[in-house]
Formats: sequence, C-alpha cells, structure tokens
Amino acid sequence: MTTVTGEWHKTACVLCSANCGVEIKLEGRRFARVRGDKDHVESKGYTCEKALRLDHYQNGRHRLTRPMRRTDDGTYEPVDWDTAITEVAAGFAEIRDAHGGDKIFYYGGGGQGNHLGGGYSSSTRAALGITYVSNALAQEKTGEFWVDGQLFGSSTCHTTGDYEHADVAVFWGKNPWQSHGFPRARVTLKEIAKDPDRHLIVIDPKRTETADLADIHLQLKPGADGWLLAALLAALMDADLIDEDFLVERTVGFDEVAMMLAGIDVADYARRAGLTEDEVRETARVIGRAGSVSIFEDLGIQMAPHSTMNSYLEKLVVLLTGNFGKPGGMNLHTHLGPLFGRHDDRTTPVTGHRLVTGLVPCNVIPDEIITDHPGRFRAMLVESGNPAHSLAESARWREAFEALDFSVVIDVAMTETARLADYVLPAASQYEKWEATFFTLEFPENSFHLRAPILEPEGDTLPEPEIHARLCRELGVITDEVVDPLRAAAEAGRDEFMGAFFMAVAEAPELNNYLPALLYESLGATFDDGPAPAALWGLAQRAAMSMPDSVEAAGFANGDELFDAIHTGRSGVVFSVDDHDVTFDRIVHADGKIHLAIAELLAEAEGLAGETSDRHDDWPFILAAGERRSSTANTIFRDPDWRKKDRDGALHVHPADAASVGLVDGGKARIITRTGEATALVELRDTMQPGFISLPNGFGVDHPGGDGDSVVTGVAPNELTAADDRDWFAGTPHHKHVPARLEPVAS
Ligand SMILES: Nc1nc2c(c(=O)[nH]1)N[C@H]1C(S)=C(S)[C@@H](COP(=O)(O)OP(=O)(O)OC[C@H]3O[C@@H](n4cnc5c(=O)[nH]c(N)nc54)[C@H](O)[C@@H]3O)O[C@H]1N2
Ligand SMILES: Nc1nc2c(c(=O)[nH]1)N[C@H]1C(S)=C(S)[C@@H](COP(=O)(O)OP(=O)(O)OC[C@H]3O[C@@H](n4cnc5c(=O)[nH]c(N)nc54)[C@H](O)[C@@H]3O)O[C@H]1N2
Ligand code: SF4
Ligand SMILES: [Mo]
Repeated sequence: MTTVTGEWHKTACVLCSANCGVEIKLEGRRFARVRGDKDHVESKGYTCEKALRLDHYQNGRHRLTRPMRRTDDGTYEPVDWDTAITEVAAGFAEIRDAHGGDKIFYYGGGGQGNHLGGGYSSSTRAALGITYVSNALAQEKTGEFWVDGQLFGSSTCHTTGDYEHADVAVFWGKNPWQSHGFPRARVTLKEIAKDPDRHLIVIDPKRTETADLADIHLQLKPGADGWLLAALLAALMDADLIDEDFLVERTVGFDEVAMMLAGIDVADYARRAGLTEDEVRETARVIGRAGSVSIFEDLGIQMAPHSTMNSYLEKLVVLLTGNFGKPGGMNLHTHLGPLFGRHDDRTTPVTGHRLVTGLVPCNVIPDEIITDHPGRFRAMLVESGNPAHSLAESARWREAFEALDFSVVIDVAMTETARLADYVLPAASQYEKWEATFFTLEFPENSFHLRAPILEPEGDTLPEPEIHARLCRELGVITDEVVDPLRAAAEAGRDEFMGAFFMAVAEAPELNNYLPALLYESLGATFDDGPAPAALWGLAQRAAMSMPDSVEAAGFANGDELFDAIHTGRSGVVFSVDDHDVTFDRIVHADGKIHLAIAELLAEAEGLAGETSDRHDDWPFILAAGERRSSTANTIFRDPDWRKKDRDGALHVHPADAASVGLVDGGKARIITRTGEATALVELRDTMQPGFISLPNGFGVDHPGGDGDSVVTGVAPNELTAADDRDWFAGTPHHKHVPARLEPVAS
C-alpha cells in the first residue's frame, strides 16, 4: 500500500448510508483535508458538512490499539493477538460443545460504512454453529422488509424511490436534509422545491429543514400516522384516484383492502391525526393526479406506534396509485450482497417471538439472555455495533451482559458495550483496510464502491476479515490441506482457480459454509494489495449468474470482469443497469402478481376506528428519542469536539410547553420516563408542536478527555427508552414515541 502525504486518496465518508465518495489529503496520519470525489459514480462530488470532520473518527482518542482481556476485578489488560484468538475461540467452543452453537448469539456486522467484516463473519458463525443473529436493521427496517416479503414474495424484494425524477416526492417520518438516505439528497430536495411542476410533501410532527422546503407539510400529531395513512387511502378511493388498470393487471387482493377502507370516515380520521379533512383530501389529489410518486418512509414511522402496519399502508399508497415499476416511481433494485435476511420460520428460544426476515428483534434480545430458561443465549459476539448504547433500555443491556457466560466485542473503540465484554478485539479503522457497504439501493443503475486502505492499521489493530480468518483456522475449519491446492490454482490463473474452486466445493459441500474465509486464504493470497477483496469475487460471480442481463447492460460479460472492475475502481462501479419493466419480473410470487392483502395488518388497520388517544396525565409529553441533526452521526464519532454547534445535544421544546413547565432557553430540564431520567440543555423551537419534545441520537457516549478521564457529553437516549415498548408484530421500538415528563432544573 502506498500512503503518500500531500496526495489526495480516494475513499468514502462513513458517517451515513449515502457513503459519498471523498478524497482525503493526508499529513502524516492526519486527515488534513477532505473533499467530494467528482468521479464517484453516485455522489459525483457531493458531500455534506460532516465529511470534513472525518479526522475525529480516524484519529480520535477513542481508538483501541491492542486486544484487551477482562480481569477478575473488572479492569482490562492488553494481550497479544495469538493469546486473544486462542482464548476467544476456546471460550466460544466451550459454550458450543456444552450447550450447542445456537446458544451463541451474533450481533452487528457493520455500521454506516463497513459491511465487509460482517460478510466474513459468516465463516466464524458457521464454525461455531451460530444460528441466531441480529443487527440494527431489526430495530428499524424489519417491519418494512416483512411487508415487502408479503407483497412481492420475498423480503429481499426491496423498493427504492426515484426522487430525482419523481413529480411528487413524499418524505414520511424522514428528514433527508439531515439524514440523507439517497444520493446528493440536498441537491435533489432543492431541485424539487424550486420546480413549480413538482411537489415535495413532508409528513412530520416537527417542522424540519425538509419541511421548510416542502409544498405540503402535514404536521400531524406524533404517532397518528395510522389514521392519516388510512384517511389518505380512503380519500384516494373517494376521488377515484386509484389506478384500476394497474390493479387489475399487476395485483391480487384489492377487494380485501377496499373492504377495510370502505368504513373509513376521512374527516374523523384526519381530526384524530391532528389535521383537517381538506388537508388530507388535497394531499390525496396531489398524489393521485401526479405522473409519478416516490415515497421514503423512515424512522418517524418505523420507530413509532403501528410501525409495521404503517409501512404496509404507506406501500398501499404507492401501489393503489400505480406508482410502481416506472420512472419517478418505486422500483425493485438489484443487490450485490445480501443486506437483508431472508424469511426464517423459527421463533426465538425463550420468548417465542417470531424472527423477522431472519433477525431476532433487537428489543427482545435481553429477554433471551436474562433468564434461567435452558434455551437462553449464553454467549455473544458483537461486531461493529454498540447495543448497550444504541438499543432500547441500556440498563437492561448492562444486566444482559452480566448474565452472559462469555462475550466478545470487535470494535475500533472501548465502547459502552465493549466495557461489558470479556474480550475486546481492536479493529483497524475504515481508512486502514479494504471496506465497502451493501447499501446498494439504487435503480435503474445500481453501484458498489470498494474502498482501498489509505493508511496502515493503527497500533496492533487488525481488519475483521483477518480476525475471522484466524478464528476459522483456530477452530479448525480452514486448514492448509484445503487451502494450499486452491492457492496454487489461483496462482496459475483465474480459470484454473474457478475450476479448482467449484470442484473442491462439489467434493466437500460443507466448504460452502466457509466461502469468505476460504476465498480470503486462497484467491486473496494472490492479490498484491491485500486479500480482503477476495470474498467479492464470489459475489461478482453470483451477480453475473443470477442477473446476467443487468450485469451485461452495465458492461460486464462475466463475473471476473465485474470483480476486476470492482477491485481496481476507486470511485465505485455501476454493476447493474435495468429497464423499469424488470421490476415486475423481480416479483417472486409464483403468479408474478403483487399480493395486496396482508391479513394481520388489515385487521390491525380495522382496529384504528376503536382506538383512543394513548396520552396519559402522568406523561404529558411525547419524546422523540434520537433525532438526526447536523450534530449527529450515530456513534461513529465519539470525540465531542467534532461538533461546532449543538455541542450538548439540546432538548428541543416548543415555547408554549417551556412556559407551562417553567423552562427557559439555554436552561436545563430533567426528562423523566418510565425507565429512567436525564438532564438536558433546553433549546426553545417553534418548529416543534406543543406536547412534542426531541433529543438527538448519538450523544451520551464517553470519550477520554485531555487528562485521561472519561467525559460524557449529552444524553444517551436509550437510558430513557423501554425494551417492551415495541411493535407487536416486528418487535421494533417506539423510540420516536416515548411518554415523558419534564421538570426545570435550577442552574
Ligand atoms: N446527520 C445524521 N444523518 C444520519 C444519521 C445520523 O445519526 N446523523 N443516522 C443514519 C441512520 S442509521 C438512519 S436509520 C437514518 C434515519 O433518518 P430519519 O428517519 O430521517 O431520522 P430521524 O431524525 O430519527 O427521524 C425522522 C423524522 O421523524 C419525525 N417523527 C417523529 N415522530 C414521528 C411520528 O410519529 N410520525 C411521523 N410521521 N414522523 C415522526 C421526526 O420529527 C424526524 O424529523 O439517518 C441516517 N443519517
Ligand atoms: N433511542 C434511539 N436509539 C437508536 C436510534 C434512535 O433513533 N433512537 N437509532 C437507531 C439506528 S437507526 C441505528 S442504525 C443504530 C446504530 O447503532 P449501532 O449500529 O450500534 O452504532 P453505530 O454508531 O452505527 O456504530 C457501531 C459501532 O461501530 C464501531 N466502528 C466504527 N468503525 C468500525 C470498524 O471499522 N470496525 C468495527 N468493528 N467497528 C467499527 C463504532 O465504534 C460503534 O461502536 O442506533 C439506533 N439507536
Ligand atoms: S454524512 Fe452522509 S451525506 Fe454527509 S458526506 Fe457523509 S456520507 Fe455523505
Ligand atoms: Mo439506522
């Protein structure tokens, strides 16, 4: 690897799923300058202000540099890698041999910028017999994925919007000005806003930065989306704005949906959502008459009451108006690597909760540990995730780690979760190793960006693929006997390797379980710039075989050509190009139709009529715990100095509420919820609505201060949330809807 001071190095920003391409100028190991990469296939030079602060991730004081082992008194001592690998493998193997690999739970596998390590973890999981897994998707997106599975036949059928071309772009519980979620978000938002023929619609109880640009902002009551969605669908029906031809040609089950909608009193439902009938009917007209509509639903509904049902009703708005399988509408995109789990019929061993798209709902994990049930999870491997901070009810997570027999965390920092584990394995940063994400969510052109390291690993850190390869060796599933002939074939040439590889796997099918580690040690060993891209060779082969037309349209005759382009392309590679019609071919149901009726969720929607307000006198406020702001980037930055503004992560409160409780701008408030309390700085905002208060996400992590002491800045939102406050179906949390009370704190 060549790391040259003073030269620009191409890589990507790792702070959100947009993964904008950037170029970084180094001064020694410091990021002296960061700028957008104009050659990047998706971001084309775009970044937001946060990318400029990336040095706080790379060079913050939080960096772990050596493997750590917990001692009897709870402190940590450094150990060398050989000791760490031997003891970690032995610790897990002991649990597996005594109780079964299904008692070891795997959490994580990647954050906003790093999924390559998670890809390699499948080999370690197979070696240990791990069968229960989860990650952050199971606290936000699993309800939506499950709905996709019912509609289209597989939860890997994921829709993506075409905001760049949509006549009407709807952001539902989503503030893309701050949170992005699609390429060049602010440019696209401004383009829609200034075009008189296009409409921007925002559904949010707060007047966000995106709402300020909108043609229509429905500032509904928090948690009232179910009523609004049902009313909107009913208003579309009333005004004959549904696409009958589309429904006949492409769908089944419309009658059941129509029956549910028939009983709805639009005026009454609008009122319950805090809106007028006119507002709802006008929004229905704009959506129903548009040439094309794309809708982005995000945490505002996915972490609020009725979340799975609301994902369903939101998708019905798209489908009933025929905004599917066309430019400007929603389409089914390709995947290079599988980001979402597939359907899994099992339930969890202790509480019997359904797995949702293969994942254990995050909110039930502690219940699967803190028990003497014989099926309980007894050990845990956490990789690139900080569940003790990022999942509901942190106190319950601390208890869960106490109850585990063995736990290991792989991270770049001594996080809140790492400090509860028996071993902490230090990962090289995302600028010190090959990295990539599988946030490949675009259509009709979809792209993948493999990033090369721009620095040598810090201290004694290792990239995750190497950690997994070493664990697989130690566990005895990868041996010289298997690897040596494959490596020799790889040295002879790609064709020789392909032949030898498929032969080896045909002869010993169990090798399929360890493909990433096997590719890493064989094909990867022949790369002169490091072995970690090897697993992508397998994915490229699969892409070329499973969607030959899309890959060919992108200019690749076969998987090898695609892999080589990915391996050498530093600004991302378009790996698939589609026609809009292909969206219909991607439907997995045997009849090729969209199945509109989802019985469980139609029944839930029927129940809306009898539902009353969930407000309670003891809890006069609804707290949105975890808002995206320009001062937040999950917990990827731990160093509070990266922030120029909002350094303490203020609680946003409407002035009328402040007056009634006795709070002042710049003063402090105590926030009390069913599970905890915290003190926050108060900022008065008329963008809030009375009764609705908001705290940012990503705060409340600790960081070594200048004198070595630990400093915690702001409120850790999950000290205030409850694990049992969750969607009945998908188990996803109600973080945007936490009942709360406020008290002034004397300064
Ligand atoms: N700057 C920044 N960007 C990020 C991240 C970050 O930490 N910081 N994190 C990334 C990640 S992991 C994710 S998942 C995305 C999330 O991106 P978003 O979902 O856009 O983020 P939030 O701000 O959590 O929630 C969006 C909106 O939901 C609204 N909301 C609250 N309650 C309700 C309700 O009952 N109904 C409706 N309709 N809306 C409601 C809030 O007011 C808020 O404006 O952002 C990504 N991008
Ligand atoms: N109350 C509340 N809670 C929330 C949210 C909310 O809105 N409200 N938002 C939720 C959402 S949507 C999400 S996605 C989650 C995110 O929560 P998590 O996935 O737990 O956290 P991240 O901050 O994305 O980063 C995970 C970890 O990766 C580590 N890391 C960074 N680079 C590397 C690397 O190269 N290798 C390894 N091994 N580790 C690395 C970081 O130090 C961090 O500990 O938070 C959730 N929590
Ligand atoms: S934070 Fe997100 S939008 Fe901003 S530069 Fe980084 S990847 Fe791009
Ligand atoms: Mo997220």
